[in-house]
Amino acid sequence: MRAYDQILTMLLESGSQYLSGQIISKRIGISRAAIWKHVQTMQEKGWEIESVTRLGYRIINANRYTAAGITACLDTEWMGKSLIYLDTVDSTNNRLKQLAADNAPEGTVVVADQQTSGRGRIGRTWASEKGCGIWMSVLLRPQMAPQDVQSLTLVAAVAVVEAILSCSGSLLEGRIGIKWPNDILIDGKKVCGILTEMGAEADAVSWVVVGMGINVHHRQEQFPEEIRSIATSLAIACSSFHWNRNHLVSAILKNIENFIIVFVSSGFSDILERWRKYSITLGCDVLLTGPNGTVQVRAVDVLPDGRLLVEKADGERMAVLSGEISLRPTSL
Ligand code: BT5
Repeated sequence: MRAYDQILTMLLESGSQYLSGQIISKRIGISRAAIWKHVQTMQEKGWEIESVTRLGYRIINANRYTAAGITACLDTEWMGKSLIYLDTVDSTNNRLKQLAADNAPEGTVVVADQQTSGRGRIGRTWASEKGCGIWMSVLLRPQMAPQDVQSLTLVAAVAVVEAILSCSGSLLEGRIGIKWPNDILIDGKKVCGILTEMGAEADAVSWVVVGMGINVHHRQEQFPEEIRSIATSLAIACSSFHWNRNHLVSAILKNIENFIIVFVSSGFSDILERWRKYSITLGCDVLLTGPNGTVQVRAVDVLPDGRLLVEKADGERMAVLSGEISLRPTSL
């Protein structure tokens, strides 16, 4: 790590405590004059750093959403070790797909503070307001068949739900849930969407980009009119809680890394079990909309490849790969 990054990490880790120039100098092996130069560069880059004689340095705005802020909280082996933070980008999925094609390693992450062309599935738009959310994509290179890749959407959904729950304590327990295949809802409104894309050759997956959009700081009026009644944010759902995007991103990355390790060593059953626990649609009568129209079905289970097992009114069962479900008010 460069001296600049080492100092910044030390300052972020020391939180509200002052860190003396002497300690930094000893740890990194550079002069106090050199430290001061790096501190000035940090200030030019937007870090508010207090410098007090005999006490040392302290970052005032440590919660600022940046690569360094995320890295300071990150406790992973490989996930997010290569992390690209952008103030603005068309779509983090687009950028990471380019990097994947250029042989970026598994675990590479792209995070942006704003997306100008955030994407949902099948050409839909994902509203990605500046300063409000987590717009992030993660690169995986799993050894799995292309038809099983949707299971990684389930992995990401559980990783996001558990990160949100771990950051918010009991505030959201029982209010947050997963709607197959890629939505996370709080109090029935969408707080997160997941877009999984892949590149494959013959029968082998070469890369998978899992994009996650999470509404964090939005007030209701900050959503575009057309989604205002169906969208929510963590801040709207828990107004008393101070949400920190650096913590959330690092918690999500940690969870994804753990799940991939579990997945490789012992398969998908543990993650599926967790997914079932958070599902808000299993066992319910739903309307399923796919390329061939809308049918009434009961959502029975989710399969290890990510497909939804449904039962029609005549008892026939089928596994569905893609589509949209909405809860029906009456039973079949
Ligand atoms: C999704 O698609 O829900 C996947 C969204 C993935 C977004 C992430 S952000 C990082 C990465 N980079 C990208 O470019 N994309 C990924 P879908 O199931 O098709 O839902 C899209 C629909 O959700 C839209 O048609 C709207 O109705 C609604 N929507 C759009 N923006 C929203 C928002 N911010 N919050 C809640 N709902 C939204």
